[in-house]
Amino acid sequence: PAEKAEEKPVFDKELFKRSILYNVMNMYRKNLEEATPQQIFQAASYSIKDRVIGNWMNTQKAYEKEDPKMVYYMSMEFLMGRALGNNMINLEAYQGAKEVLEELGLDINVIEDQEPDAALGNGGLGRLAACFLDSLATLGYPAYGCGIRYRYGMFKQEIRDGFQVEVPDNWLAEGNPFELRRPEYAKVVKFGGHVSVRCDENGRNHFVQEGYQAVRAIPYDLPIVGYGNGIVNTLRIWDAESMGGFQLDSFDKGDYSKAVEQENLARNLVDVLYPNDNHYAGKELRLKQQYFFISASVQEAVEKYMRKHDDIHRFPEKVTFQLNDTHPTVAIPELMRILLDEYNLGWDEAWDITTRTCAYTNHTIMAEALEKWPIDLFSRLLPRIYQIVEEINRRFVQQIEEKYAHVYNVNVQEKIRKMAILYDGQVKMAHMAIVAGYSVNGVARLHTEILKSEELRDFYEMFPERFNNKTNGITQRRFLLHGNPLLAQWVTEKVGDSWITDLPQISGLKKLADDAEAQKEFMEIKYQNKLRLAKYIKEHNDIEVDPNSIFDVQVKRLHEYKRQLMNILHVMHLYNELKAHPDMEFFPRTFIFGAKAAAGYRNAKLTIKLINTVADVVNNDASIKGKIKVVFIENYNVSNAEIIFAAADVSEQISTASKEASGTGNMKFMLNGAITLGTLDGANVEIVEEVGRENAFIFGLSSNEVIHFENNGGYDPMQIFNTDADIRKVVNQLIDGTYSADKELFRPLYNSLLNTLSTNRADTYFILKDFKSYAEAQKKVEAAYRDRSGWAKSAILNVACSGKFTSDRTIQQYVDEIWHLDKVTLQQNG
Ligand code: 26Q
Repeated sequence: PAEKAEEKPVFDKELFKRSILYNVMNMYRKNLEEATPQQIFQAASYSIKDRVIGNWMNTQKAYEKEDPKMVYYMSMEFLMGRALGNNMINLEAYQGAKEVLEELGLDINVIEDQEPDAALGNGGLGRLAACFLDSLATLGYPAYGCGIRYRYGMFKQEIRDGFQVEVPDNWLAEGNPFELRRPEYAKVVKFGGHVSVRCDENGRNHFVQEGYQAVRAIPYDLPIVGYGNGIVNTLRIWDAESMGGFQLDSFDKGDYSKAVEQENLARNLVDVLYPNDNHYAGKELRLKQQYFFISASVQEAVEKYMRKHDDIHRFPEKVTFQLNDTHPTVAIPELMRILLDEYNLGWDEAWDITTRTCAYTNHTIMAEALEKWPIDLFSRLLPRIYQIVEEINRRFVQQIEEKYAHVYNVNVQEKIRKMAILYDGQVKMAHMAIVAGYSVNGVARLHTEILKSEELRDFYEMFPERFNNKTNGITQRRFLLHGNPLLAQWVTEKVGDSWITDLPQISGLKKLADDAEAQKEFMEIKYQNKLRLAKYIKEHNDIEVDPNSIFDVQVKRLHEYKRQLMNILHVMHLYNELKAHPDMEFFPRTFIFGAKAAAGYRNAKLTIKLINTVADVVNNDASIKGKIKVVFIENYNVSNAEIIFAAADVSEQISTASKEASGTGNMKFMLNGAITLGTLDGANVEIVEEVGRENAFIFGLSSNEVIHFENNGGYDPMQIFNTDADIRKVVNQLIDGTYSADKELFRPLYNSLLNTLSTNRADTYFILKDFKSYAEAQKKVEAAYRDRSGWAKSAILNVACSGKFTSDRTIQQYVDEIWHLDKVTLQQNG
């Protein structure tokens, strides 16, 4: 509508152009011709930051004035990716900026490529946090992201001789143009020492931590720009600095070695993100990181609240903490500590406030990902926090006893063993998060149901009203509008641009799914995107891929439950088939992988080596005439993901059913018109429900079948190995020298499939069990692709039915059903 367009400040291209030229001169004493692409990126970013700052101030002023309830999204990870392109997109300035840069003889993609990814996260959980911030700002909800400013984010992956090598990611080397250091909001965080009890004149006990080491937490703010609404929220990430000047607790004055230790604490604290995805490692430094950013964030939230209010009891009316998995769970005892020790509240009052403030999201059912801290470590590092956890546990155990002591057929000790927060010398963070939270949510319907019926069954029985589901989502603004401009433009031509902030509008494409012209256009766009990816692959891997082949893609963290091994074993099988029957019908296929493995995860790293080894053999075997190509994309990250999703035909979502809590890559592929080849796991279930089973390729055991096997001691892979010659052949090829002169190299992978000794059960993830069904589904993919029009129809329907999977919908559900926030609207000025 023209009226609305007039109200909106339009992007001033001339101003932007002058600003870039000015910045290049002012920052580097250069004119444009002399500046490097990195310098132009910096200059352009500062120009965009100028556009953002006014909106940022306005938004924060409006929050001050309206005093709305706020959500603090507490997360160890924010996998933001690049900011420049995203900020231009959300300012609705992208097209204008692109034109300005063109007029200056510059390619916007080259400028964007100068920016390192802000990779402050491992994978799904961290990227979800980033999508949520985008949606919160776009929907106009008052929100803070709270996290850590790691000096080194997720490592860069290099492939040398087919092996993964981890290279430090010095993402701040050139400075971060969008961040704002806020020393005036610094906080002190205390570790270690001991707790003394002092009795005041009224006979009240006070608990004081003494002999501690302290660090100063300095916040850096990053702007989170809402799409086209003038809202700018804040991601606040904390850096650690030493207290300086050998300052010590009065108690320890003059203790030189302690002062040195304190210096060292600050130095290492925020050095690096732990690169484990879905795996708990009980490292002391990790617990320090958790308490560090949580203590600083909770202190700030309480102080900010008290600047405007006088009654701490009403804190939950204005503040809610969403805990992104258990990593920030110390927020619970930290808030208790502040209320008890600094505001002198009684236990019950403090507990009431805390339990109305904190809510917990569970992202995994994998047992090895559950955080269980050794009590001795926990209590040594956080002595006062530990006392509070003990009391939370004591009262909870009492509650269990009261509830079950006289219930027929319930063994109370058994309940306590399974549910206590402190047990077996461990602090069980998930138990604390459930006991002290007003909401517990899973991230896809199936996942939430499994939590209720299996892993968290006892807790669900005790607190059924707390459990709820929030199926994940993704932001279409990054993963379609920015990542796939050709398809975005096409969608807008067909259904208008309302999908940008209202993704379900994209269902308007359904009526075109059968339209031959639309199908042709869609396939042409897909082809262009495949060319773009082929070019990327040529540049980075020096492999030629055929853009007319099927692009079959699996990109995600490497984990055994995600079954990249099954995928590559199937490639090996196809290769065997082609070698045995050179003239068989075969539609050319490009198998594309991208995955980082946790640095200490042997089988994951070996799987990367296997993929690269198979790639070497297959890609260089002239006898198969290039019908199969295998590509391992080095350093899979948010930025190259955008290019990969846009170019995919087939989306591999093949986790062992019940293991993938949700997945979010599956949604990004769907939005970009790739067809899912997957198990009924995580959000795949809901994807298929939206698009129809006929528009996906579903295979494999159901989650119920997997759970049933697991509860009955697994299954016997030897039986499959002995009876299926195709499977036997590829499994044997792991150790017969086909892919490695060193026959022992892949032995651990072989053993993981067949050998009971290597793990608790052989083939823990049912790879051999699902192999046949997977291979059959792959045959159906090939047949379907031969029908170009049928394929186009299915792919278009995937785009058209992706509306549910926007993070805007997810966030609206968090707001309506958990947080209860009010929208803030702004007077926009130019
Ligand atoms: C824990 C302790 C110590 C060190 C590291 C960790 C750690 C770090 C990261 C544990 C887990 C993670 C990440 C988990 C994760 O990404 N889970 C994914 O979350 C997505 C968003 O909800 C889901 O879509 C995925 O299914 C789920 O695997």
